[in-house]
Amino acid sequence: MIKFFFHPTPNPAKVALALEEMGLEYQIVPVDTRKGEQHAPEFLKINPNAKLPALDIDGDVIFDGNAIRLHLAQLSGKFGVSDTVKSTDLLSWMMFIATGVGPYSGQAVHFLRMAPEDLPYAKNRYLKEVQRHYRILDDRLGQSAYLAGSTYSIADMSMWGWARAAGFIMEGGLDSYPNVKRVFDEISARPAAIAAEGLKEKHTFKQEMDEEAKRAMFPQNY
Ligand SMILES: N[C@@H](CCC(=O)N[C@@H](CS)C(=O)NCC(=O)O)C(=O)O
Repeated sequence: MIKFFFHPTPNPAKVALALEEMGLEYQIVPVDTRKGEQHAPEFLKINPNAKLPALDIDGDVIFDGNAIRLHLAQLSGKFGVSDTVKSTDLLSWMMFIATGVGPYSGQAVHFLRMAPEDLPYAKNRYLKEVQRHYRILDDRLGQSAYLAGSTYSIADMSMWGWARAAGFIMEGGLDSYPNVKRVFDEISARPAAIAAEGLKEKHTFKQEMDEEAKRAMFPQNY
């Protein structure tokens, strides 16, 4: 049985999509990051980085969404390397998202919406980097049906997670990136994506970004 340590935020959403697409059975273990549950000693044994997502697969623990998607693709034999998806392309685009789109999007949200001070330099730096990364994705998807080749793969699933939140970072969301939008809309209409989005309704998570939530999520400020 797969235990899926989950919070309804972009990185766990990509793993939810992969589990659903691959038809793997899983059980949700909610971890409420706004209540600080990611710092609990028992969760740190699962992910010492105190973040979601993580999985426990019959006692084997794996953390980090990118590691998880690569592992699940190997395990299921689905949505990974194939006749239509080269390993070099898959790894390049997965890592481009893992080290670029993901972290820059996270920092953009932080400085645009969460930081306790208004820091125009940081806001501009991260926003421009997010836009630069989306331009690269858009150019790629102008030349290739999907990121890693002619079929849908875990690289596209990686893109989907943060693309859901593009409008939270960039005015107009994906409007300036029509090729990204094409693939994003196609994935969002899939039953697996609808099921992944529906997970947030199945558990109650704290909504308020109050003092308790800020202490849990931005401990460096205290
Ligand atoms: N590289 C990690 C990043 C994970 C990550 O940043 N997760 C966020 C949710 S999207 C989180 O758990 N935040 C809670 C916190 O920072 O305290 C991955 O892809 O899994």
